[in-house]
Amino acid sequence: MAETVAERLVQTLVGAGVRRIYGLVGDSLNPVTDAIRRSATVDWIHVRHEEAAAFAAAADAELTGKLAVCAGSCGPGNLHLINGLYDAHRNMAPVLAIAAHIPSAEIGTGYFQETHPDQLFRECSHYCELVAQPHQFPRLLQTAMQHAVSSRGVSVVVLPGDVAAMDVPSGAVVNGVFDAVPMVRPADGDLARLAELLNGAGKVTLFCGTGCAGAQREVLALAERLKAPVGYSFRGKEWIEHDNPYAVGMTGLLGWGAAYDAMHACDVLVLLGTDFPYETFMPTTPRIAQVDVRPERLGRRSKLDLGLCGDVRDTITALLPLLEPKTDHAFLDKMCERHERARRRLRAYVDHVGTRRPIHPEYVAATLDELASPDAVFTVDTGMCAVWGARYLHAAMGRRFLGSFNHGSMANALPQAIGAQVAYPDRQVISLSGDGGLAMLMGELLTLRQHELPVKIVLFNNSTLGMVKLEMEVAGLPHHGCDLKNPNFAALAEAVGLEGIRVEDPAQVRPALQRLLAAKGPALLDVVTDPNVLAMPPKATIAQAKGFALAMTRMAFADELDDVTDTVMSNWRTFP
Ligand SMILES: Cc1ncc(C[n+]2csc(CCOP(=O)(O)OP(=O)(O)O)c2C)c(N)n1
Repeated sequence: MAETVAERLVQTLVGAGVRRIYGLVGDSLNPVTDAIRRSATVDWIHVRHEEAAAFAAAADAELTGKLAVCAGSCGPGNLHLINGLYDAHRNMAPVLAIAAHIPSAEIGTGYFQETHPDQLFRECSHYCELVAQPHQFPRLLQTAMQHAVSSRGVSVVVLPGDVAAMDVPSGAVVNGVFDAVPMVRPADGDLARLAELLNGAGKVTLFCGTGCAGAQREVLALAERLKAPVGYSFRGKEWIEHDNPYAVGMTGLLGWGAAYDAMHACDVLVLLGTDFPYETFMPTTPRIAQVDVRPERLGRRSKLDLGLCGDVRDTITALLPLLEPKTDHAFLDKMCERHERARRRLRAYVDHVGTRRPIHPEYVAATLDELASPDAVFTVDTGMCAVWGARYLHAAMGRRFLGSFNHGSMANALPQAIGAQVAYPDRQVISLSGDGGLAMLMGELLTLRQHELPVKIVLFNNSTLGMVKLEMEVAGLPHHGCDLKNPNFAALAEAVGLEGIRVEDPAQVRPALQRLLAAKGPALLDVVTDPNVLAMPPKATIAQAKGFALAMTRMAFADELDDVTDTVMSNWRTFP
């Protein structure tokens, strides 16, 4: 029997292991949604804004490691996917987006809702093509899926509604998706050069990124052989931090611990599977070697003495036999001690502010860390939530952390939590949301109820766009345009059918979190937090401190003395 393009799409996706599509319906998508309805194998996870569909699909793909799919109708429908697709692509999440399109005969006529998705999504995809006629479709879909899973990132299939309803020519094969991962390691000569560099070095530090996924055992063996402290990025944290006696924390704006010092005080720094973006936190004096499976990334973030193409696990496995074990662990011990001191300071700070009103967000995050299950999935909003997540949530084997770590978009946490909970219905999924971030895609609270997803939201309600407020202050600018007039978010959550809890008293934080985590269905904890809390990076520069002082002075002259006093009172302990 003849099969339509839409039916072939669904059948091929089922063959590739896809069991759900995130999206929002529309006329041009009708053949596809109808084929999904009739398939009974694929769930349609309908969201309230297509951006959330892309974020959710990306979270699903990141957690499962498998292809995930989202869809939007023609024109504005698929245009709304774009921010989530940028995020997915930069996080290397294998996502296929179906961008339904206007009738094929109308393309180029300025038709109702006409956009050019085949051009729009180019920058945020490995592959983005228009299906002009049904003969093309099977191989085009195959190519799109292969790009998404093998290059890891986004593929977009632009599908006019009329073409989706046409028959696929008989005899076209369905191949499925081939996601075999190759072994990739540097050539022998390059490995020998790395071994020579490391064997000749006194103090070595490792810095690990998301490329260390699944390579913790090898990284620890390398650290042991070299007596090297191990720092990591936020995307490396979930793979590297737990059960790691060499761990010295993170660097960068979110950072804490001794990673910054370890990276600056070593003779050789080895960057493993990391594309850590902040040049200002990278040292210039040690010799630097970098290993990345994507060689086009070598050397783009720091000066580099040796750049090697390889998968982290495969490379270390091949490298270890070439390394002479080091015996001097003075540098490692010193950095670990420094890290332990920083950890104790962080804890003492939390204990100190834990009773203060307004509630300090660090206390909330640290208490959540204690109460959350060992295999929880945390999503953190861009903004201060990312800082609290980086510093106060501990990695444990099985815990996962999702954020908009490369694209840096607000409002990522809730839709990512949706994708996480759909993929793992029985796992604890916790969204650390900012009040700005939550409000931006607030309609997705309805999605939680619609699909009965028991996501737990911890809302850091500081009535301000806090991260930007801080950025203004360290730049010497009085903050402007950051204040938010917020509702009672717990009441709002109740109104849309979630369990809502609100807490303003620090003594109630622990019981409120316990109640939140014990809730059967979706629930939101609205924590009214201190808007003046600052988060200092592990090395605040003189310029930042000066900028902050300048902003405070300007605010004082502008008669905003109360604000200045509150800020100083909230933070005097954190000033370097
Ligand atoms: C879509 C988008 N718009 C604007 C920004 C700039 N930005 C980064 S963080 C931030 C503030 C976030 O505020 P909120 O969600 O309330 O969290 P807080 O920092 O207060 O914890 C803003 C405006 C961004 N990153 N993404």
